[in-house]
Amino acid sequence: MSARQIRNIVILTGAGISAESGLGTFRDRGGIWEKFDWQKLATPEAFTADPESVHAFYNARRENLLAAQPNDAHRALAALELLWQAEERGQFLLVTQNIDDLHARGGSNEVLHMHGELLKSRCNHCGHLFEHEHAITPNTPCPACGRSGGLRPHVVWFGEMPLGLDTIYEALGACDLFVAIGTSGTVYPAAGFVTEAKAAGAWTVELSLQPGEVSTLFDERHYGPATKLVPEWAE
Ligand code: BV8
Repeated sequence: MSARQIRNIVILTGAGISAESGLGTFRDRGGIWEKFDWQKLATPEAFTADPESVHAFYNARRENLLAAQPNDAHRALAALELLWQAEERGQFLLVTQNIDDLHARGGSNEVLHMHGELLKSRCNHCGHLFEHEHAITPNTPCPACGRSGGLRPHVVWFGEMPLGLDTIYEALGACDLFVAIGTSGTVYPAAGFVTEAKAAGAWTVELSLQPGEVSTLFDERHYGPATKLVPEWAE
């Protein structure tokens, strides 16, 4: 990382940082949205129309996640966070669009999951939010209120409000460095974060396998696999 006087960092990750851990990306060749129709599986309307199929889609991805391991890119970000906190250099916010838990398993202490978490579900009847590894179906009773038919993945679908936006925009407004890792810059509001960071005067960096849709907005761009790029950049 360049020696510029950097105090406050915001990092945004996307599916590309977990690609080398074996979890699919969405818009690459053979990606998840090539195989599955997000309009039938990742919207509230889809869940209302066919909860069985939506639960099955997330149950399968949860199975894959349980077999996956964090990679060197996750670990490099965890080490950077530790350094930033130990030396009290400034703020460090890791925001991920991913719903996997590989940042946490890779050692990151604080991860803001703006699109929710695959290993959590919540009850539409009583609001109970809980962690689980097992599959959920429309008949699975809520562990708190006991009623069935109300459980949904704790995931932000298209058309739903992302989580933690106040925290994110506050950090973007005060950051000196914004780094987007392994994201295609397709989905908003995440794809607009680089613009917010630039407005705050931050240096902006894109680390990905190939240019994303908002690449031209970044001050610095490096392309290659995250497990190579991120450790090199973070040191
Ligand atoms: C919102 C969770 C209002 C689910 C996801 C019409 C109706 C309603 C909304 C909209 C609309 N039109 C537009 C919108 C907005 C919409 C949107 O942006 N749509 C897009 C398609 C145009 N956004 C929303 O609906 C959001 N909510 O707008 O609410 C609002 C807005 C602002 C303020 C208040 C309210 C909610 C979006 C969240 C949807 N949920 N995920 C699930 O996972 O099943 S989004 C989905 O795409 C993914 O989950 C992921 O989180 C997200 C972004 O994808 P990426 O992570 O970038 O992955 P992708 O495959 O695209 O790219 C991978 C990249 O990695 C590539 O660049 C590749 O080169 C690189 N790569 C690959 N391998 C490697 C690598 N890099 C490094 N190393 C490697 N080895």
